[in-house]
Amino acid sequence: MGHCRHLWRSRRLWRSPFSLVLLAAAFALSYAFFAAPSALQAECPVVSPLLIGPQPANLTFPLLTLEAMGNKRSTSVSAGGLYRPPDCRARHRTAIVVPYRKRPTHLGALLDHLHPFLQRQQLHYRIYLVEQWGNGTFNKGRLYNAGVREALRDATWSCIVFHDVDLLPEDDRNIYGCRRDKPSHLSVAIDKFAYRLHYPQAFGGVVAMTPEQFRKTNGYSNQFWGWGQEDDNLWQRVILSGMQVVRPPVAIARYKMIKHQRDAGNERNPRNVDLLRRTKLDWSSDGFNSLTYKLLFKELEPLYTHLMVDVGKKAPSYLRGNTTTPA
Ligand code: UD2
Ligand code: MN
Repeated sequence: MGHCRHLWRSRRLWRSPFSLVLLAAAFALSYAFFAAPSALQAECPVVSPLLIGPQPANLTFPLLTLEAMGNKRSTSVSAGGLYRPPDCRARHRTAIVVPYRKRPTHLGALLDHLHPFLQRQQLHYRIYLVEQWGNGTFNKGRLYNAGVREALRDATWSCIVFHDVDLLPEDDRNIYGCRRDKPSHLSVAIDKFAYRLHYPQAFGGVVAMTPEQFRKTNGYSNQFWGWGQEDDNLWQRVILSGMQVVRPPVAIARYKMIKHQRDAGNERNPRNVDLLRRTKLDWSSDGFNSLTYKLLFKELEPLYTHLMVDVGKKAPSYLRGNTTTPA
C-alpha cells in the first residue's frame, strides 16, 4: 500500500503500466458515452407505448411515386432508410429486404406506410430495396439472397424481414422482429384472400428469419425464375432443416395488398412446380451458399438503401433440363 501511495505521488506513475490501463479505461468510457450512446441506454419496453393497434391502410388513388412525393426527406430517418429509437435501446435490429422492379407507386406507398409503423414499434431498422437490373426474367430468390448478403455487410442484424413491395401491414402489434427458435410468417391475413390464411403451408408475402435461421435453410433457391413456388420451396427448406414456422394471430397479422396485374418478365413458370418436387435433393447445394450476382451500385436514398443487382439470366430452354444455370 505504502508503495502504491508513493507511486501515486511520484511522476513515475505516468510511466507505469497501471497508468496505461487507467488511460485506456478513460478512453473506453468516453467512447461509450459520446460515440456509442445506444450502448448505455436502457432497453426499450417489451411493449412499445407508441403502438396504436388496428390501422387500416387507407390508400388514396392514384398512388404517387416517391419522386412525386418529393422523396420525403424525414428528420427521424437517416440516409439509407436507417432508424434507431432516440431514447431507448431497441430489442430488435431488423433489416427489411424488398425485392423490386418497376413498381414505383407501390414503393412510394410502402415507404410512406412502413417507416411510421416500424418507428411505433421502437425498432432499430434499415430498409433495403433490391432491384433486379435489366429486363430478364424476374428471380425473387436471388434478389433476397443478395439482399441478405449485402445487408449483413453493413451490420449484425438480429432479424431479416423479407417483404413484398405491395403489402401494407394494418396492425402495428405485428412486430417486425424475430424469434430466436423459429422463422415467422407475418402476412397471415391478406385482404386479397378475405383476410384468411391462403393455405396451411403459405410462406409468401412477409417472412421474418434470423440470419442464423436463414443460413440453416440455405436461404432461397436461386433456380426459380418467374412467378411461383419459390416461397413454397423456402417453407420446405425450413422443415428440412429441422425448424417449424410460427405465425402471429390472424386478428393482428393483417395486410392490404395493393392491386396489381402479373408483371411482364415475371410470368408464371410451370418448371418451378417440377423444381419444387426436387427440393429435398437440391436445397443443401442450391441457395445462399451457391449464390452469384453482381452489385452494380448501392445508393443511400433518404428513405431506403438502393441495391441494384445483376442476378444473371435464365438459361435458354435448350440448355435447361439440369438444375444449374450459368450466372
Ligand atoms: C405471391 C407471394 C409472393 C411470391 C409470389 C410468387 C403472397 C402474399 N405473396 O405474390 O411473396 O411468392 O406469389 O412468386 O403470398 N416484384 C417486383 N416487380 C416485378 C415482379 C415482382 O417488384 O416485376 C416483387 C414485388 O416485391 C412483389 C413480389 O416480387 O410484391 C412478388 O410478386 P407479385 O406481387 O407479382 O406476386 P403475388 O402477388 O402473386
Ligand atoms: Mn403481389
